[in-house]
Amino acid sequence: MIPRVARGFDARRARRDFPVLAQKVHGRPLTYLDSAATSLAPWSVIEAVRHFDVAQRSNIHRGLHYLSERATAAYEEARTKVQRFLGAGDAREIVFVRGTTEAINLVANSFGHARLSAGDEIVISGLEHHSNIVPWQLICERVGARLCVAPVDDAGDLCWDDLERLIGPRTRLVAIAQVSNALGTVNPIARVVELAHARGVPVLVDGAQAAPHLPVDVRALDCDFYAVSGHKMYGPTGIGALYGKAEWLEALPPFQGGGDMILSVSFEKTIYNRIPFKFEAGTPNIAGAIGLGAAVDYLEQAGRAEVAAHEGALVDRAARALGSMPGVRLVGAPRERACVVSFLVEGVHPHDVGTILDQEGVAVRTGHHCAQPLLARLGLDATARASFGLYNTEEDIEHLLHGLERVKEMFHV
Ligand code: C6P
Repeated sequence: MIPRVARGFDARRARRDFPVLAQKVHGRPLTYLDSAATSLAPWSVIEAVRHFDVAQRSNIHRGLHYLSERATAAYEEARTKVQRFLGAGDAREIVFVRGTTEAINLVANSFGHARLSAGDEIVISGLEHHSNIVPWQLICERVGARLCVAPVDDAGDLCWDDLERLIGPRTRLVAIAQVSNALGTVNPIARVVELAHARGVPVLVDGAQAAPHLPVDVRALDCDFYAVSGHKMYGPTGIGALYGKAEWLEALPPFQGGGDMILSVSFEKTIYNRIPFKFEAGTPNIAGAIGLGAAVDYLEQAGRAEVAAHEGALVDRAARALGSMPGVRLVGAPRERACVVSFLVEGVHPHDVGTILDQEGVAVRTGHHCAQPLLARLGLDATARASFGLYNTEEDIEHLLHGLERVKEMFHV
């Protein structure tokens, strides 16, 4: 029997759904505090992916035979699940992609191609992951547009006045993360959308770190695009989704060309398929999409509000404990924080912190977290980062604190 999440959320019980947690690392029980990089997968996701290979494996949208019809139905059912999960009004508004990075590249290329000219501006924030910086730099370079960056303050919060000032007559799009992967800052994303829309500017939200942790409703948010990664929300790797308002997806040109994104092809003219298929060239990650469908089922069964409350309490507790630990400094003090705490141990390089914690069975991420401009703004080149998922408990925080005592001992802090 595949373990299922019981009604009412219980982290200890949920842990049994995640087989990776059963193992020991360097002879110690695994304390997994790196879900912001990649979350673990529950049995239901593992089984859904396996079931595709065992019972449904074939290509989609192409065959009239039994297996192909089953695979197509499972893939499209997964799309409907993601649609509901994100609060989109229509499954046509969900494009399966490899992950957040590909989703943003898709919009940067399609939007950039169709809507950007020399002198136009794209506004991002100083908190962004490289995936929400570099695609815009590439397209700006190509068309002669300018990338404008709304700065962050010392606490790691967005400077609102600067953002307001930056969204001007040449702004064509605002692209911004809902939650920072490096500091956990929760941006006031609904306000950003309202501000940008009041000036006629569409908004892309990088939801990579928000969708696994906070209830998301793209219709209530009214954002134009929303990008997520399956592997950060208990799903498989190599799959993610882009939500785009139907009118945008209809209006924008395809990102890549190939099979399935066409209605007809001749050497003279190709007619593109309807949305979302227009943006899904070639055979997609069918098993991944089905697994992502199982992951959103899992999160919904767990209860998204309950999960957010559980993780919120953990992250607050971790921030308080690390903030009051002698020799340890929290990095950033955002007004609202989700799922992530970044910290430093005085005089010890974060990579050494990470290595010693690993020996203690505690997995954290160290480095620049693919947010180099943000770290540079804070005068840093690396931090140690603990990030939480629904399976984490207060014991995991205790293990982290214990591991940090070991770091301090070894480095005489
Ligand atoms: N952040 C982290 O350890 P992909 O790699 O496409 O699934 O996601 C990219 C991405 C985009 N935006 C944000 C806010 C992210 O956090 C990430 C991925 C991981 O923080 C890996 S660098």
